Amino acid sequence: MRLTRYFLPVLKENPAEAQIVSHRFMLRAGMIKQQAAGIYSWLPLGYRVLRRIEQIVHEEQQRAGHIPLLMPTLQPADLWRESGRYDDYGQEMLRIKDRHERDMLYGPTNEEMITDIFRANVSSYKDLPLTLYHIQWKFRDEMRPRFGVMRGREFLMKDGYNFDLDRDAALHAYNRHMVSYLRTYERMGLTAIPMRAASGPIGGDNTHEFLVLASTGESEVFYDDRVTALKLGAREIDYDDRAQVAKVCEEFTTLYARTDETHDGAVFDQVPEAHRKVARGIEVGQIFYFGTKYSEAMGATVTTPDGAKVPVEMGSHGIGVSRLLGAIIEASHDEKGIIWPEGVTPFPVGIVNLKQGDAAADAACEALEKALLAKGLEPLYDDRDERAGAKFATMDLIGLPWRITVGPRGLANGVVELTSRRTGESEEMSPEAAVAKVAEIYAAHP
Ligand code: P5A
Repeated sequence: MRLTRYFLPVLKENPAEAQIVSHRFMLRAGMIKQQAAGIYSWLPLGYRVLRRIEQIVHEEQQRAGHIPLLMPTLQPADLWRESGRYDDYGQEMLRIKDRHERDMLYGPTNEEMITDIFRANVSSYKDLPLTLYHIQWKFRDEMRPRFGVMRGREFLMKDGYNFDLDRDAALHAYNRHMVSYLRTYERMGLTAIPMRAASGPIGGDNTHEFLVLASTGESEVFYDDRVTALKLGAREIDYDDRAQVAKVCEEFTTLYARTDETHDGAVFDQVPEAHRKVARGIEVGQIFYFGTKYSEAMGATVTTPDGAKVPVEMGSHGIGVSRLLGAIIEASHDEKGIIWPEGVTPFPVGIVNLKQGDAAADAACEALEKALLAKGLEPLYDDRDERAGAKFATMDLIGLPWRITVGPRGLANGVVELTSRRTGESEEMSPEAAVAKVAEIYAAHP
């Protein structure tokens, strides 16, 4: 992509309305535009990152055997009257009437609708286990939308729902979600810690939130800091192997890690003092096991192998897809701008032409662009007629992890410069070597 043909409305000044760094950088880097309190347009750069995050979520959900579908944003109120949540949900629910005066709502979550899909189509244990998920916009009329995409009113969520014959199978689904979420966040360059939490309006007694530590987080968290060193890494997971999946969950949930809702001072005091930490965190996901809460209320039953009819066991599992952009920036930035982890970056590499209009420099940039594209890596080529300083400032702000700088002086010696946004370190090498190095880096981040 050539910058002169792109739409990247960067701001020089710090927007006054942004109180936290991720919101400030998302506005300055031209990623989002607020349209109403807590409602945003996703401009091209922000949209690219959003799509990238969605893609990782899809890949990891499908790796765990979960099946994508798409439900609407608008829902009939009657479904929610069946579960009893229409009245319970209160002012957070955006209620709408259609032209026939029918009560509708903009979905804040989809437990009722998925239960309706299930009961209309499944009646036998033979069709279980089943986990369906979608990535769809939600609306919650939050009292205090703030911090940009972090607490929006309209926001993008991945929400998945498992259907199982018995409690053990449903708990396996819960564990499978926990492990797939750990992998999902790691691919985005995040450490997200599963913490025992409270279930709120979703219900059930078994729930974990995933928290990214950040001073600007809205949740207070209490944890044993050895939990932050745990990594799933590249280990092979067989998502059908209940014992293996349960063991991974045990590894990640044994050390003390709780949100303020479930914090227990007496238990926390048993953590060695040097490891006891109180901090703040951003909730980037939550998983719930709630058994038959919805299936019983809505008549979603299955026949068992011995012919009995029982309400299906369920859980629901959510990832804050749009919130993740904010969380990643909170976790990865410096004073100049964003530093995207390779897994989610909008473009893998930027090309900076130090002397636009110089025949050799222009030709070298174009050749680099072609060679990178041939490797499936679309660069963002800053081909504006601007000072080098302005081009560097834009690249630093938008945070591409790698930059190739091309100028007549280097080219006279056959070299360009490859710079890491994270470390600031630069290395001179031939254009071919720079392409090969960038390709090698991204081969490790499929
Ligand atoms: C689980 C999936 C649920 O709604 N039902 C379906 C369950 N869980 S949740 O914890 O309430 O939401 C899941 C994740 O969505 C993100 N989130 C938000 N993101 C941005 N703005 C908001 N106002 C907002 N509210 C929730 C969080 O990451 C949360 O973990």
